[in-house]
Amino acid sequence: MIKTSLCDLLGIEYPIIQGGMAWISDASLAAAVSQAGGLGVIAGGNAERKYIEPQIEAIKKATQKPYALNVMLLSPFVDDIIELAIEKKVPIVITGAGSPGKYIDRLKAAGIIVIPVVASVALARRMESLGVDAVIAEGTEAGGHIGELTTMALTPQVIDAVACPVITAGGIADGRGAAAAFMLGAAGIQVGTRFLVADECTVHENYKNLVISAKDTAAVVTGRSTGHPVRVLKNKLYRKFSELEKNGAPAEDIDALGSGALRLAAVDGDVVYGSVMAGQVAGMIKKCQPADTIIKEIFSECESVLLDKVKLIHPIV
Ligand code: TUI
Repeated sequence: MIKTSLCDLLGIEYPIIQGGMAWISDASLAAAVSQAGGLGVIAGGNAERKYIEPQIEAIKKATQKPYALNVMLLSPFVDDIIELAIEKKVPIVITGAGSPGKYIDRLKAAGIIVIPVVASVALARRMESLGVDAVIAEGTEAGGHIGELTTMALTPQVIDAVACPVITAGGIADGRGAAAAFMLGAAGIQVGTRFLVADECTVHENYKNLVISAKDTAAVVTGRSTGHPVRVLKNKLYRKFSELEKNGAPAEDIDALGSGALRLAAVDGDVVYGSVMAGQVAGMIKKCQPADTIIKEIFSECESVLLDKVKLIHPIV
């Protein structure tokens, strides 16, 4: 059994966090992950309070175990969602897509564990000095809104820079990736894309099918030219993006193409003109499974590869 400081900090059995996926990870997936011993995460995305509040009520009914709310800092409703987290006594808040600096004091004063996603050493250091409990170092292999550095390069640099626990994210879908993360010194892993195809995930089945049929090169990046890089699976929307970016269209026109597109794919199932965000690991995900099986498989494979490799490197006689 693999235990780390993250298990003690969060009160979980396996050091794994389910990535918060806007319009995808609702109370159904998050409750299944938490119930299975990981940390389930409800994604706020850019949804309004009236959509998120019932999700919090639903997870409280479904499980006694810890869970988190992911607050997407580019959301126009971010202030409302922070307020909601405090009001509802959400135990853990994970932030993404920006700096949560101005909210940290209030969240901490409410007794909430705060874990920002960072994509650079500078932000990790700044967050630590503001008193966060841990950071998630997310590499560019991840799906959705991403930074520049790879997981392999970012993780050890963040670990060297801060004293708090570092969770690593981006490019991890199985026990081999988990073992690599622990070898880099991570206190835990965050996995998004593999949980997207969990049986309990309510995302539209067209979305799941596109992930399952994706090959290694299917996950590509839009929006580099506008400063809002987002990793998606190739489709007609991606080709439209590429054309606009190649022709030097105004940033507003390019960003406008993405607005509402994630909901269109995830909720309505339009995976041709919608935004199908997924990580580079999509190519290695081949089947839907219960969240509980995903977690058990990742950690049993992780243990066996770690034992295997140790024997290879340090043969005992
Ligand atoms: O947040 C994510 N991934 C996401 S959020 C999302 S929903 C969305 N909707 C509309 C437009 C854009 C996104 C889909 N995917 N991941 C966490 C993450 N945060 N990755 C990278 C970062 C990050 C990047 C730069 C965090 C902070 C940062 O710099 C902030 C600063 O001020 O230095």
